[in-house]
Amino acid sequence: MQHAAPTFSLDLPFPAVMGVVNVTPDSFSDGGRFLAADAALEQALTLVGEGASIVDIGGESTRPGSEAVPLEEELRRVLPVVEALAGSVGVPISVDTMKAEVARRALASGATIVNDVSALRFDDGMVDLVAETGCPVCLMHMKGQPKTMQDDPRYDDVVDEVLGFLEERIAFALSRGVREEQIMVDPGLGFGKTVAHNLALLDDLDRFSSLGRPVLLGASRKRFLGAILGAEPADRMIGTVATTVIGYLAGAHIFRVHDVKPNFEALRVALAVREGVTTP
Ligand code: HH2
Repeated sequence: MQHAAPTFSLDLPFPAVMGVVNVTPDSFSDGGRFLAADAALEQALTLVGEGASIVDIGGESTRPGSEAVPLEEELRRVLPVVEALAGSVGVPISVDTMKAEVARRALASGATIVNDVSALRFDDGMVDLVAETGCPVCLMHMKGQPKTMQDDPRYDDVVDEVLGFLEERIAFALSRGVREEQIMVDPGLGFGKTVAHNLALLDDLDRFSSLGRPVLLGASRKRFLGAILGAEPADRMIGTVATTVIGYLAGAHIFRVHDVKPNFEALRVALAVREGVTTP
């Protein structure tokens, strides 16, 4: 079976869809925050109804060129949403943050997964938090920082380099007491990569199975799809679905997407073809 999954500390059906829940960034008043949390809950419930097995919440944009968000502001964005979702959304909540304090407070409020796009490099406290709590963690490759990462990124061999980085990050996490079963890995599409780099990673994605950990793919609506299609983010859904099917066939396990329904349906068809799973 192609998706004979590595042992993972989270009970998930593979392939799994991770739905992205937007956290409104410009709601500073309490009223605004509650409204934002309400809207996020509604969005999360919709995504779960469409097939998401995880919801991912982030309060700091990591888009190319984005500025870092101060701790207090990130907490103000993320915590009310985690609190609103915990207990009512019915699937694990992942917190997309590089800051240990945000992760710690989110875990205390009901999140169960840490999605750290810095792969435990940004905040010294993150690895200890993950080791102590035993929570699942996503280690993602990024070259440089979000603000400057798209300024002429270069690699000798992008696939070798990203694989080597993830190997080193897994070794680091293990050396600090994180258990292997907690770890998933992510090549970090769009994080310090040209269009050609992203395409090379997708084309060779099957090599990431050698890491022995579940592979998460975050291609949703990203710029390289815009470059291929000449389309704005909202019109990159079908392109995203293509990456999901390619990723599935290459052995990826978790797909972080904004448009859950089409990606989930595509995975169901791919599952039917590859593994004979045809339950409606
Ligand atoms: N991409 C973005 C944010 N978090 N986490 C993981 N593990 N992998 C990713 O590829 C990833 C991520 C950036 O996505 P973007 O669409 O630019 O922004 P948004 O946070 O709205 O999804």
